[in-house]
Amino acid sequence: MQYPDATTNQQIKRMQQLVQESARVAVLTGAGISAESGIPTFRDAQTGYWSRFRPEDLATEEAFRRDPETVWRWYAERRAAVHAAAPNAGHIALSRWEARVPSFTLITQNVDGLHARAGSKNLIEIHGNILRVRCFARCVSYSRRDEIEVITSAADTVPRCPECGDYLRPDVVWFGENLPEAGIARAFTAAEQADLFLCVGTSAVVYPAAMVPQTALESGATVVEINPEETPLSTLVHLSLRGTAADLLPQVLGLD
Ligand code: BV8
Repeated sequence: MQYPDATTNQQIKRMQQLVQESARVAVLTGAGISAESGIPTFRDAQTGYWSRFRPEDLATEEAFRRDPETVWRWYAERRAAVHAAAPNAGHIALSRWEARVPSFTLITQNVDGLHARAGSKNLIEIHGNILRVRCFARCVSYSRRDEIEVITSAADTVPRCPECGDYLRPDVVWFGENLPEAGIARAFTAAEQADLFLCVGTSAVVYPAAMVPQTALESGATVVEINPEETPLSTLVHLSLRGTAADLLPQVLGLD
């Protein structure tokens, strides 16, 4: 059922009621939830030098093979922005919600690590994490964070794997690469078992992540969206709240 005539206030009240009633909650977030932490969204991010590239063309193995320095520099600039950013009221509201319900799963497409810094525990980073690097030839698993600091701060060229000498690369899922199997399986299970499924700050165009809310809908969950703009989900969900994560999440969770 839709609430086409409800004003945002009525929708917020309806969402507050859903929050009260729901014991099994799953949330999918996208780049929009980090916008108010000063990290441009994935589709808006390409400014200045990077405006000549589409992110989908840089975030690929082919791009890295063709021009590792350019791709590495793009990630180094994004990593610096992440280091300078802090979780916002939206990230914090989700971590406080988790502490109040029996079952809470946070599925994020974001690679910025801000949900973990906000205190979220049951967190699935289905597209990896920009603060980790790994060997391009997969000879070692992720390097430890302090090693990363050394590697990324010292290297203005693409650093090499200490084990095999191949390039190191960001530990993120590039377009055309499979998502971590265990992570995406957990995400779909959470969607199937949720009473309430919330989508925050995602354009819902990247797959297979965009299939997770659809699975929640098909499994009988009440599905809600928070986004300042319409998305392909907006006409499918039970409630589509127009607004920003940092503004609406504290309100709907009674934390403002
Ligand atoms: C794969 C890491 C199997 C890298 C990212 C169907 C099935 C399977 C695959 C496909 C398919 N169709 C197409 C594909 C291929 C592809 C795909 O989906 N392409 C898209 C472009 C159509 N998918 C893949 O390649 C995936 N792999 O399927 O493997 C396979 C194997 C071989 C061949 C084929 C398939 C891998 C996808 C993962 C890619 N990696 N990130 C990096 O970050 O560098 S995805 C990247 O996009 C980010 O993670 C980002 O989060 C994600 C999605 O974007 P959003 O998060 O939604 O961000 P966006 O900017 O788009 O939107 C922001 C939203 O926020 C907007 O709606 C805006 O209104 C809103 N907003 C703005 N401000 C606020 C706000 N909301 C709230 N508050 C605010 N203040």
